[in-house]
Amino acid sequence: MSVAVLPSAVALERRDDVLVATIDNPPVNALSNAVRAGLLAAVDTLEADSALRALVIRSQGRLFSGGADVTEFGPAMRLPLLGEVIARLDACASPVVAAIHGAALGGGLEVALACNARVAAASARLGFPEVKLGILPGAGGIVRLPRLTGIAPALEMIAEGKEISAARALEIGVVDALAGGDLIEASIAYARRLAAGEVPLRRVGALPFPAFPAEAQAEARAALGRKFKGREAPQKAVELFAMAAETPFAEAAEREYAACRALLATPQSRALRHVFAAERAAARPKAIPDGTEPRPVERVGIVGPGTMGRGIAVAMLDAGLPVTLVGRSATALDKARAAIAKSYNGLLRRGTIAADEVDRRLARLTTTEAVADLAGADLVVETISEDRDAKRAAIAAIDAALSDRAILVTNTSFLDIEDLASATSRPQNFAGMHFFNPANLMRLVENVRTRAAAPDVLATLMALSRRLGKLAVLVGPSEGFVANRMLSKRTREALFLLEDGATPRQVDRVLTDFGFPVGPFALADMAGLDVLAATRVARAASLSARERAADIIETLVAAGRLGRKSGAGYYAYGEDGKAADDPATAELLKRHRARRGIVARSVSDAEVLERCLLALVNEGAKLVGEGAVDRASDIDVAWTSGLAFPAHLGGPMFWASEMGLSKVAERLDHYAGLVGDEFFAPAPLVRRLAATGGTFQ
Ligand code: 3H9
Repeated sequence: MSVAVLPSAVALERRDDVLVATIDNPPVNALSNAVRAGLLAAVDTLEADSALRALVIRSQGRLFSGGADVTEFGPAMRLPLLGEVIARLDACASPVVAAIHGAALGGGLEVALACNARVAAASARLGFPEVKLGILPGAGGIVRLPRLTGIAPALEMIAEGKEISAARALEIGVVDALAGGDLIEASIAYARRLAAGEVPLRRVGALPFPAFPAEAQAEARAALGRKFKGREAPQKAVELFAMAAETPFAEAAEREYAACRALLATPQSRALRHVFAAERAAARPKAIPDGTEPRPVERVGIVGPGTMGRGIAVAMLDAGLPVTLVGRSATALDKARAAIAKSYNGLLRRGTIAADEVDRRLARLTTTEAVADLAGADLVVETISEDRDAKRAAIAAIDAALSDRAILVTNTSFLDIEDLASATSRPQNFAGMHFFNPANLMRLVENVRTRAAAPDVLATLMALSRRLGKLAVLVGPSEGFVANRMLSKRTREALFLLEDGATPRQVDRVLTDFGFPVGPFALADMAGLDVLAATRVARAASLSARERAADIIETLVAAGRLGRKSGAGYYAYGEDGKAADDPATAELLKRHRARRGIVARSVSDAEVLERCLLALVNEGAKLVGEGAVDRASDIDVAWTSGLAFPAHLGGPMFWASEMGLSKVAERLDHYAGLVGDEFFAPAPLVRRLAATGGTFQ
């Protein structure tokens, strides 16, 4: 293989006796082929010129480097490989210093570790996020980092993907100095001190690898197994640490690279890299033309101080926004303020926030009973209870108080958003922002476009979501949007499975074995069965006759079983809080079946899994077919970020594509025969892809 001639992505500049190499490869200074070649050229230049005593590697732009270029991952990597660059830096006779600003991630941190010293800006962050892509550092991260930090901190960074601050990096020995002022000047000065012998010149690879005894390995495996259920890469990290502890450096480095390549070829890595790309694709909705400027958002209003309103308020306050919270009574507002203060106090007790920061955030919160006080808001979120008439009235009142450029969004879950839009005088300024509970913690937000919503309004919602630290998917108007609409199909199947003879325990076990953290029935018990029963009443008109007849929740509620809060729901809860199987539930189910004339049969685990997942997939295919999402991968983003679908399985649509669409169609046909066409007839898109050999990707 030859080295292609590429425009230089690394600029070289002489600062007297120090060569400064500046990586310039926007947007994240990924270590592309051109950057790797440029870094080799920097080492060549240094070694060829005896007037040069040291090399400083720095970067242009927002960060030092986001790591290896993930778009280059494939069966044949282009030369020079990152390993070669790292080996040349490591072997360089003159000192090399990495000047880190922004972030040094993955391969970027590996480049820095191959240098003799690392100087970081105080605001910099360092990390090995490879594990989130289903791989591990492959260019020396594993063989070098533990030599600086010891086993435990290195495992946290590599096996868990934990990012650390510059201060922490200094504390555990990953960086040698923090730059108070100008990072480049500080790095050049540090390089000169190394060259002058004032600071000992170290090669990380020459330091001893810390001991990693068998018991510590077993503990690490067990802890990682609990934390990252079903994931291969964290376990592999422990194995590679153990290998590196016993293997000469050069050989260990080769084995690290081979392991990284092998992981790259696993289905888990394919799935996780799909999610990574899908999350970025979701940030570019088709309804927002390139270059659309979001409107400025400096002040927000929230109407409705209930659970959702409070969570949204905290999310906004956390992002530095002043919030006006509107409620119907001083008592409701006082309760909301107290709840918000309590949640901050919890963080204060855990030491995750400073007291003065809590004061600052709470000082940004104003509460009022007057909608007119929203006059100065740039964006208002309506989040009152899910009642059409009440919502329309609230929306009309807010609309009347707002300026012409202000944006009004509703947080409705199930109501017809076009109908709500018609309650405003400026439908171009109206859209949906569907947050999930708890709104300050859940990563997903569904931004909902309406027919009339202006593109810059939608761009504002996407920008605001990002500012709140959320992952947004722009979806079209349809009942339940993406997440709840699909989830309701899984709920339907879970209930039908109970009617057919499965137990709550079996359904929950099958789905947790698949990788969900909790099954649908344990989840229902947490949410409260009375709450779910009320939702069923509100949605009765859109439920099929069989779904209405599957009134198991209502039966449990009638028996006083409201879920965890009443000590019993699908399961019984004792002092230990554990969900125990309850013969009373089995008896209720037996009577329910008898009343419905259903004879219980034994349902296989495979059937449970397929019915629960294929119900999702088929509904997802309908959403794609209707144009309610731009692409199937948006659905995967919603499910992996909002509904706990295991990211290492890629999301429901990726999972179905891996299964093959002709098999998906065949299984859907099978269940259409068993459960009913109404529930499982393959969506037109599934049929089409099955016929053409296509996938959802
Ligand atoms: C690795 O290093 C392996 C080595 O150990 C061994 C090899 C042998 N490559 O996220 P953003 C793109 S594995 C290529 O919106 P932010 C991204 O797709 C790598 N492209 O920005 C997007 O493109 P577009 C380990 C990349 O400011 C644009 O940059 N590193 C890469 O919110 C902006 O991204 C990681 O896993 C990349 N590595 O966040 C880091 N990274 O505009 C992964 C980003 O076309 N990256 N792009 O959609 C991140 O975590 C974030 O992107 C980062 C910036 C924090 C860097």
